Amino acid sequence: MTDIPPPSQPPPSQPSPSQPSPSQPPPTEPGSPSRPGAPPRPPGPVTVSRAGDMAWSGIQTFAKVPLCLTPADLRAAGADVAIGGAPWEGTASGRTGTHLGPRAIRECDYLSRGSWTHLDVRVDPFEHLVVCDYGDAEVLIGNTDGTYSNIRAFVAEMLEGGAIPIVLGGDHGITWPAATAVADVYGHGTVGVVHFDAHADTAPDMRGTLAGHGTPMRRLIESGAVPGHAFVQVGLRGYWPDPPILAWMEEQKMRTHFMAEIRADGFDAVLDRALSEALDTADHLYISVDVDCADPAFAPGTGTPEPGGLTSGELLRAVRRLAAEVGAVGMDVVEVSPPYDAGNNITAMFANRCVLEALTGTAMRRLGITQPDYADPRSLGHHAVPAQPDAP
Ligand SMILES: [Mn+2]
Repeated sequence: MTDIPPPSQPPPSQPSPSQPSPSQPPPTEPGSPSRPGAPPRPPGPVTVSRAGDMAWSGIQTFAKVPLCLTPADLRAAGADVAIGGAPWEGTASGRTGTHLGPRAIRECDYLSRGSWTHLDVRVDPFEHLVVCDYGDAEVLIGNTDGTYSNIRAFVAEMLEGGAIPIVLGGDHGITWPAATAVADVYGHGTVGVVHFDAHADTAPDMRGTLAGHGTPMRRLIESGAVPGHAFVQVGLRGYWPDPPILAWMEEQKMRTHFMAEIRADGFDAVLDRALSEALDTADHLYISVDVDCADPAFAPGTGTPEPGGLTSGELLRAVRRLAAEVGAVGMDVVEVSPPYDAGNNITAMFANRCVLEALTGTAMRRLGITQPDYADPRSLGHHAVPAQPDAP
């Protein structure tokens, strides 16, 4: 989006009641790589590709964009968007393997360079945005609180660098620290979330533990980071949550769009509702995409697949429309589990394209292309392009 301001305030330095501070402070030396012993370098983006690299060769950043390791790097790059991983699976209740998600999302691409013009809208996001890969947050095996704190600090760094953070999960538990970091900067209570998922993720706890991949939306609401009425959920189905949790969600005034509503009214009608609700009570939009919102036919490699969902095409267009028509200040794409991805990366590719749709929509917004469901006439069939007069 065009109107992202630099962070208005630094993240709080004191621990909140719900989340401790990072176990280690973020690196503060400008431009210094985080690995001890690395030689000093001036701050700025680091290109880690050779000109001849294919998508599957060389060092894999997202779409071969330059690497940044510190907020100073991002600022020196003039980064509009930073893409970083949260490779954490420690709070998953079903299939594991989501710690391998960020790497798979980066590696699955088949385009290495040249034009990235989106054929629906004829916009190349990399022509209009400076996009950097920010690497991955440090996970601490077996230490949920420490890892969540690191993720919160990691996302805070991307914001401190002036970039819109796009976080690659990881199980959905990472949305609690990631969205909290965004709210830390923009103001608790001012951020709304559009949440695509088969599941509500509003459990009060997971067998007594507050952190979990079924609890992040509950935590965000109860902490005050995101008000319940600022949540817009799309795609819920299946057999969870149970009636007491559904009642709690209604008490919080969450706007939840179930698959039943989508089936009755059509996805476009429900998406229009979600677009209109996204900022009707909030000032800033955070998008959270659980790939299991798509039907397992489109996203089999995930932690808790639920049959009967949306198509990948429907969700990709939804992400683009939100980024273009509403504008997002942060996003995550979560629950890609490569070991269950059937050997063909179908789910990782879907997540990769979710990120590209967000980038494309953000570039569209910067260009002023914000009309509803925009598509370039040249891509709508020959009937949509006025006939050219014959040459004399
Ligand atoms: Mn889910």
